[in-house]
Amino acid sequence: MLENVIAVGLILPDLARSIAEEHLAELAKLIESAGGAVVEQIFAKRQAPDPKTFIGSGKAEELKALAASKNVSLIVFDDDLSPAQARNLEKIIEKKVIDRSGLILDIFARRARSREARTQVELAQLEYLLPRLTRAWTHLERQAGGIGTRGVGETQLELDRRIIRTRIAKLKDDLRHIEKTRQTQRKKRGAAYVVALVGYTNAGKSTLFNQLTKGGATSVDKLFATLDAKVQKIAYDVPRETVVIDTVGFIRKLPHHLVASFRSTMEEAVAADLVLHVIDGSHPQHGSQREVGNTVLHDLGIDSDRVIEVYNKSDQFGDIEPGRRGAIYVSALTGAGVERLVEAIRERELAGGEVMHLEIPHDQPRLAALLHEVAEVHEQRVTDDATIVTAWVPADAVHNFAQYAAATLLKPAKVS
Ligand SMILES: Nc1nc2c(ncn2[C@@H]2O[C@H](COP(=O)(O)OP(=O)(O)OP(=O)(O)O)[C@@H](O)[C@H]2O)c(=O)[nH]1
Ligand SMILES: [Mg+2]
Repeated sequence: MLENVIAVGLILPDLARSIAEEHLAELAKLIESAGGAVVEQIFAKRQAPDPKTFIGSGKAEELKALAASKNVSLIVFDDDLSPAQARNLEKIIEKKVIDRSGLILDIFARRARSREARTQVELAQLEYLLPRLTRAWTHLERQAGGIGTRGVGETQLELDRRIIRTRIAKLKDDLRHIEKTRQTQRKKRGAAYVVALVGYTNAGKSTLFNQLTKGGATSVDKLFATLDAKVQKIAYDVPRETVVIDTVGFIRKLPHHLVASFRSTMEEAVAADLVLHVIDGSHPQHGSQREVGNTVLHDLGIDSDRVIEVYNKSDQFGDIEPGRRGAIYVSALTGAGVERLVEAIRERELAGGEVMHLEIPHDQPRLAALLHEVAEVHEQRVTDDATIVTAWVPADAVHNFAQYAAATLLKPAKVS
């Protein structure tokens, strides 16, 4: 059975009601993605957050009555609560209280499958838990009761902290090993051209990944469907050997522990030749979602000239959206615009080199060796006096072979 949940948002003077509503709608979607059913969305209007209870004790009492009447077992706050605020609220409402970060961590923990993702999530969870451990302490105190319990509680707390710190150190160590393995895999992938799909959660990255690779990545209407970077060859004819990478989505106010621990997954995007920033053009908040994406890309050190913005779900917004310079409009669902996107990838690849049609005489073994070292050979045929090759040659090596070029592929092939 689904857990009944109340979602709570705070409206401060500088926040428009409509934006607060969008934020709470996103929170509701997160709650559903975690397996909860939102029975009520509540706003608290205040000049400033209350230091003790965040929404004020009067509002908290209201929540208590509402939770009791609607058979609610969990209250989720859209903003981050201090450990003390969460504790105070639980005392008043007598239901479990978590904040947005706690909820996102929970979703990540449910979704994590690979060893890397599980390690990353556990690390983030423990880092989140550490300052909140006092809750365990009050729990112990209550259990033991009577004289001397404080001492026992403290000792227990110290012990818990030490165990957690040791575990954190171990997980960090594991992640370093996993990262090394990943680097080796990346090297094995060799010189292939890498296109990474990044963007806000639910933007349609996995759906577009499936279009580009004719593959089977999971795409569902849930937030954070994808946690592991997935790699597959592109299914289109492009100048270079090309792989596409699907990555974990971003969200507004992603808990910083998660950002830190998922950094190694995002390194896949950092190492990419081309980053496709996928934006759900049909979403009312697509402007601010785009900003969230840009901030993450900037933090990862990804320069904008390596990025193409892809406005997805064009089947939902038609041509209303004014064209942004260099942006491409697609529908990953229907496939509309995907050819244009592939054309853009093609152009980027050709900007870094040329597809050459070469005839390398057999008395030039060094040149043939060089070709295999720096170029990507598509086709090769040996005749009595030469090797006839079609290859993508990086721009800085083209001059070595120019003399033997029969034709570039973009011109009509020379008839001999
Ligand atoms: N109408 C429409 N829906 C789309 C389009 N592309 C994706 N969707 C839907 O949007 C939802 C999210 O798609 P995903 O591909 O899972 O999104 P994602 O970016 O991989 O999401 P995360 O992995 O959660 O970060 C799914 O329900 C898709 O069917 C599109 O072009 N048009
Ligand atoms: Mg996905």
